[in-house]
Amino acid sequence: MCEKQHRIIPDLFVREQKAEQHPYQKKNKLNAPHGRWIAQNFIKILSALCRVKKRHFVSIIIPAKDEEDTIGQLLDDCNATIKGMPEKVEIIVVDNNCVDKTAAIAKKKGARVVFEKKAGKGHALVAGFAAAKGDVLAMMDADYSHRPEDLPAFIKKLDEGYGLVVGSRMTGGSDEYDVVRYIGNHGLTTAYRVLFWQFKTTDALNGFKVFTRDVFDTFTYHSSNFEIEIEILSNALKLGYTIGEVSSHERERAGGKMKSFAPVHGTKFLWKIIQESCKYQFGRLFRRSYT
Ligand SMILES: Nc1nc2c(ncn2[C@@H]2O[C@H](COP(=O)(O)OP(=O)(O)OP(=O)(O)O)[C@@H](O)[C@H]2O)c(=O)[nH]1
Ligand SMILES: [Mg+2]
Repeated sequence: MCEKQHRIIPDLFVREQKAEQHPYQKKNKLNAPHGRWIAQNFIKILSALCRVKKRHFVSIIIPAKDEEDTIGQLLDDCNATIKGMPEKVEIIVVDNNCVDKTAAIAKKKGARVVFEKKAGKGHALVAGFAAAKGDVLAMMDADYSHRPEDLPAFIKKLDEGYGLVVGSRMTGGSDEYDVVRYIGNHGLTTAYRVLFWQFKTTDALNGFKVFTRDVFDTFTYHSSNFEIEIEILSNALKLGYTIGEVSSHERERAGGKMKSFAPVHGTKFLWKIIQESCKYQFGRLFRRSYT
């Protein structure tokens, strides 16, 4: 036994001695403090890596139907906002058979232009979402009524754990409201709140929304026009997301012509709210997959 010990100990001793004489010894000695530093700061390094991973790629999708009067101004503001954002951002303008210079101006301002033949804001948005590369999708109108400066607040809210964030004109105010639009938006939002059981949402209809990519990728979209606003909200809820809101002021359109007509689009909104809320509530009841 003693002999065995004797054999092992010198063996180890010799190996240690050999290690000391190794030609890379100097290099190892230099690396050792680095290794210790990495071990000591492991948690900090890990959380820094997580933060880097969390940096979003945001795609801004702007549906535009003959908006040459306003698209340039909007894209200037978008570009100014993007400069101060830590996220990677791309801008996509969806041209829907425009007969003016919308596409040319958008390209000149650095946006990617996607052409969609099927008429309607819904079809335009779907084409834009499909072309987007980001993990976060942001949609805003081309008429300069939405403020790109609010975008960082939307992203911040999204990072708080919301799957979709809407800009609320209830808290932010709107310069576009006349009596019909005010009552219409209140009435339809109330219908949405009651039928979807979403009492925290104060503005369901605003076209300024930011959401995670899966809200688009998981579903097939059927809305051809403005009522897509409701389909997007409904699909986010079907994925189990909580809808968040940030206060956002709506300016009056800065030029061009209004594309919506309250009685027609209001009715389509109401029908969509009824349809989608039934699907959502029955799905919840019977725990079936919505996709
Ligand atoms: N690509 C595309 N965009 C559309 C279409 N209809 C509306 N839009 C865009 O959708 C956004 C909202 O349309 P608006 O006409 O501003 O509708 P609104 O906000 O209800 O009305 P106002 O702002 O008061 O004019 C704008 O950017 C339009 O250019 C369409 O058929 N195709
Ligand atoms: Mg508008």
